[in-house]
Amino acid sequence: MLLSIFLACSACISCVEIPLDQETQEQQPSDEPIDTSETEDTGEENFDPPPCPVMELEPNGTFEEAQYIPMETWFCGDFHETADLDVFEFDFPEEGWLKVWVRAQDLGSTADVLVSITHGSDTALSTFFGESTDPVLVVPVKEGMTISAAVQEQYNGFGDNHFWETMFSQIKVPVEYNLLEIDENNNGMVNGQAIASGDRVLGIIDSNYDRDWYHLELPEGTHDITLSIEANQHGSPIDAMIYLYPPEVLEDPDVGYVKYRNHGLNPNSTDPYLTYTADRGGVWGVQIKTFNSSGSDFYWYLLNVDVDSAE
Ligand SMILES: [Ca+2]
Ligand SMILES: [Ca+2]
Ligand SMILES: [Ca+2]
Ligand SMILES: [Ca+2]
Repeated sequence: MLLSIFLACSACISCVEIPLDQETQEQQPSDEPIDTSETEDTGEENFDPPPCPVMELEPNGTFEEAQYIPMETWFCGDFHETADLDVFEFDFPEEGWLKVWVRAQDLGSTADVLVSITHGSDTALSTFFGESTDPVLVVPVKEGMTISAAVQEQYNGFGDNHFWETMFSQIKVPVEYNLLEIDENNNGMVNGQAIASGDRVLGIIDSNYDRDWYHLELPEGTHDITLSIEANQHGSPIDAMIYLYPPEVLEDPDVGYVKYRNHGLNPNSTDPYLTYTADRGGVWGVQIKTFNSSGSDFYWYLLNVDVDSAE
């Protein structure tokens, strides 16, 4: 126990004594409480390392030993031994959006952190966010619930300078959308949901078996179709794939897709971006699934639909 306290204190000191970036060297560390509404949207900017009002208490390596953490509070810890698993839990108060924000590399820590959350059989995991090895999760929460979170070193590293900071926070909806995936009875083309150019559809791949089908009906003519996902770039755990099927698939499920995409425009996310020129009209099929066939209530996506039709 004494050892834990000592380690917790040394982690605390390392949290406070992190050298500031060149640009912020003049600024003194502030004792003011952190205004999260201001820092939420500026994760990439330079700012003072936040104070750590709460320290991890070892042992915390199992769900039974999980340490309760209030939301909207930075808490700190470190990896003091190999495969040091640090488990926490918190109460998310209502339906809304959760952000799990972990900082380590960005503060000068040597740790390459991985974070995962669990509620019942629903899980989500993040190992990076954008250009940083510091993970971020942004996920929808359906109702008030207690959620577990585990912080660990991705490569089991430990020792000096392996500290981290984390906060659980409630945020506003991370993307704008005009359509919701209406119902999960859309696992086949026959039950696809109608979408059209300009639509931004919010959906969830809620299990390993979930396939979400959409109908994109086009008039006769030539159409440049662009389908893109905005999800992982905003903190969704999803690694989504987009498949585009020709109209014949409505009659014959064995008809193959004309194009599929994993990844896309943004090299720092797994979000796919698909373009295709359709040379005829009909009801085209769009299927969304995950690359590694994982899924849970936390695996959300935003499907962006754009069709440019020739005159
Ligand atoms: Ca620890
Ligand atoms: Ca631990
Ligand atoms: Ca779905
Ligand atoms: Ca489905």
